[in-house]
Amino acid sequence: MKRTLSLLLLSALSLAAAQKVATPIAIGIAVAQTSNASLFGQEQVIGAKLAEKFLNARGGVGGTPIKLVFQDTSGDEAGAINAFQNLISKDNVVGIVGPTLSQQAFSADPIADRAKVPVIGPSNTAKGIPQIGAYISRVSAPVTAIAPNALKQALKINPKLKKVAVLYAQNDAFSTSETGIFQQTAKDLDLNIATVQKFQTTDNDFTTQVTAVLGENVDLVIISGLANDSGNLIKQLRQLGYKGLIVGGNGLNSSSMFPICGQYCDGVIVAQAYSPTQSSAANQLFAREYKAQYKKDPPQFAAQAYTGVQVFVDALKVLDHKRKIADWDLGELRVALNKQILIGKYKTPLGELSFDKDGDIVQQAFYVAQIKMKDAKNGTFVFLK
Ligand code: MET
Repeated sequence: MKRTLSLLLLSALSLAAAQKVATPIAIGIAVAQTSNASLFGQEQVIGAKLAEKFLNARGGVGGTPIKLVFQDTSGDEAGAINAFQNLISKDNVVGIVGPTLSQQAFSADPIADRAKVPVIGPSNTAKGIPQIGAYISRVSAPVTAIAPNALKQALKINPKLKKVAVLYAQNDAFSTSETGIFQQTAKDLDLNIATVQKFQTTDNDFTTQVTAVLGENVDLVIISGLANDSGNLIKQLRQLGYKGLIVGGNGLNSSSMFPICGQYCDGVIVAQAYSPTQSSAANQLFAREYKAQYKKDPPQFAAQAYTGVQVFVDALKVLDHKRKIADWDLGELRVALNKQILIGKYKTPLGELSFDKDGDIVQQAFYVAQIKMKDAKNGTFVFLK
């Protein structure tokens, strides 16, 4: 009797678990559409939507369209967890592109990993993200690959650089990870770190930190933070008289920062994982399509989000050749999709890419740009040689 009952229970459970993949094929986008992280999230939404539009126009997945399902993560861990849970259990997505911040990824990714739902990080650059689990990969090259390039470029501009100040947001996982790489690279390049100053991503007043920096007479300032805090920090550094070079990390890689630091953004050096001039056919198409719609070059966060969606679509196409996606069981598809993502090679706006055994991006080229302001609100990232 007991046995029959448990057998019944088991088959009821597996019945509940068996679920065909719905069409159009739902891909989850869990990025920060609100909060201070929305300065990056808004660019990601644009990139993902462009991918949906153009990949569907080119046939989607073997004739079946994809449909992006957006869940706003806001800027904190709770928001990301909530968005992931909704996408996994209510929206029944095949996989997720997100979240925006590494700080959020460390909390939300384990949920998807346990549910065996593939996640592609579109902008998480902290060390350790792909190592969260077998279902976590990323198309955003890590701080270890990006940050050193900006410092080398600063030395190219001013080979006499010697004394540097380092500032970072201590309440953000990516910023603490990035500053570690900046500080190590500075030492490797024989630069002398005169002071290390901490702040919070929620800070607006940086008088204490700026005073400490000015007291050291440094000729380079290195900043790791998010857009709002870093923008205000730069503004106050300049207003209080700092004249030297500034290197900013990934959090300063968005034109959304321009209205915050205004004319004071001018000259800030930021390393890039994407260049609008990258010569691949995939990028030329993407850049042209972006420019036609937004009248400017695509930013890195949009290109990476586009790439995240494209990787899902390309991997789904391979599986669709084996068996039409609509005939798969959702759980089985998620597992097979994750495997396919990791073994594939992709021709994307970031260039040709693949993944290493952990799910970290293997990318060919990186760049460095310098901010050039036209007026108090508008500017561009000028790519340096
Ligand atoms: N790279 C950041 C992170 O990993 C997100 C975008 S820039 C602040 O958290």
